[in-house]
Amino acid sequence: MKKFVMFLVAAMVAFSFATTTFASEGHKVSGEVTKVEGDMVTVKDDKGKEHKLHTDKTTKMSGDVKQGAKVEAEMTEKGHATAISVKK
Ligand SMILES: [Cu+2]
Repeated sequence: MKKFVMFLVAAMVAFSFATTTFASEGHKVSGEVTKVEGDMVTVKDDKGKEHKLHTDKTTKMSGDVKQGAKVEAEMTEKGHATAISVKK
C-alpha cells in the first residue's frame, strides 16, 4: 500500500513537472549579447543565430545585461523576453 501511494505521488510530481515545462515552452535562448539598443536586446546563440528580444518592465532581468554578457533568456514566440539572466 505504501509503495502504491509513493508511486502515485511520484507520478503526480512527474506529471506536474511535464505540464509546467510544456506551459512555459516559448523559446529558451542562451548566448552572448551582441547589442543593446533601447529596449531591444540582441542575443547571438551558440549556433551563431541572432535573436532580437524586446524587453520592458515585465521582463525579469537578473544581472548586468550588456554587450558581451553571456545570458540565458526566455522569450515568447513574438520575440518578447520574459526573462533574461546573466550567466556566471
Ligand atoms: Cu515585448
